[in-house]
Amino acid sequence: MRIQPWFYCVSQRAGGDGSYMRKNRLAAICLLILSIGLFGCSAEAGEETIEIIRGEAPRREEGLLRIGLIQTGKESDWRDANTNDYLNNFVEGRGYELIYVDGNSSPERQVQAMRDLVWQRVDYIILQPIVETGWDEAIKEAKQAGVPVIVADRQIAVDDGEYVAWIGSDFYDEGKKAVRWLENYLEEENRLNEEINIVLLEGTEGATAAIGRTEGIVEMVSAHENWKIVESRCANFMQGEAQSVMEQLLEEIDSSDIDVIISENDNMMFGAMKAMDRKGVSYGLEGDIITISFDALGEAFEKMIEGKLHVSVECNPLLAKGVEKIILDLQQGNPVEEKRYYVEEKVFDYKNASEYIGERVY
Ligand code: GYE
Repeated sequence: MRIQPWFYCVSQRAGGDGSYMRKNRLAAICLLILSIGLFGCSAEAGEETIEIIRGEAPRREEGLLRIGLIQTGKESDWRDANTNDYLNNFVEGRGYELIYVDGNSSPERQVQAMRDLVWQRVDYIILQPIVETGWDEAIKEAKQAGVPVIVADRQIAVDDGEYVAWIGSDFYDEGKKAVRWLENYLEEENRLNEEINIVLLEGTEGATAAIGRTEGIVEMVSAHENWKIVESRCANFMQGEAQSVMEQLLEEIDSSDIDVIISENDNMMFGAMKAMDRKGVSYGLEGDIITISFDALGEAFEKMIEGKLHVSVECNPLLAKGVEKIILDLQQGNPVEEKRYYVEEKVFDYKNASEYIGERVY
């Protein structure tokens, strides 16, 4: 794999780390990591201005398909599994030159990255968008330049004709699955008619995963007049942020007024658990609070077996093979049958976690 210097001069206004080299050693070896920024964005104190000095576009590796991957940034263990799946599949030995761009949790950087990958004349762009909006112009530029874009994981709010296809999860259905599990659990516990107070920890605002899960959850909860979402707080899918949010929440409301915590990913639930541990709040099978989350990480299985987590609705991060199939179809001139491809997912809980933990790959 060739690593090419690409000429960016990063000047820091204040603090911050101009290096976006991911911690992941594998990524550091295999990938060209670009620090992408907006040229001329109105930098506030604490932000960097990045002056883009474009050298010569990288020379093409003969015979390899040049794939640009625009990733969100590192916000969860799910994301690491998702990224590593691409790294392990789009390798030189399988005919690919992967150009990885870490969006560093900045939608603006992702948009700039798309423009830069088009300038690099990549063969395909795989876009893992942070949020759905802001893509109208850049996606048009890619299409006009003849660079097919495959969207994966979250979706983008543009006309279907602007990109080849999308592959990911049905987040709305995931949200409904979580509440359906709660209905069954409370029925088994003869608690269906109790007043149930729910705290919802939401993912990143504007991200399809958060939008869809919240819609599914709210719709199903509203069908129960004795159930109420008493607090809904955003923690951006991040464990540390969720711990702070939960600690703050426990300062504001009495934990005895919380019956259920629904967290829109496992990492935020882990953070909430740390906060509850620090406050001496009991949760899980032996505790006072029912714990429901999403992703079904290996660590979630461990917590379900320990009885700390009741259920995790699986969200499959292994999208590389599905994306590759779309690329190969295009390469071979085959039609891409669908505009949206949904991945298979299950629901795992404290009852079946020990049966499945051995099969988990992330
Ligand atoms: O659930 C979460 C990650 O977009 C499905 O983003 C993904 C979500 C996933 O931060 O852990």
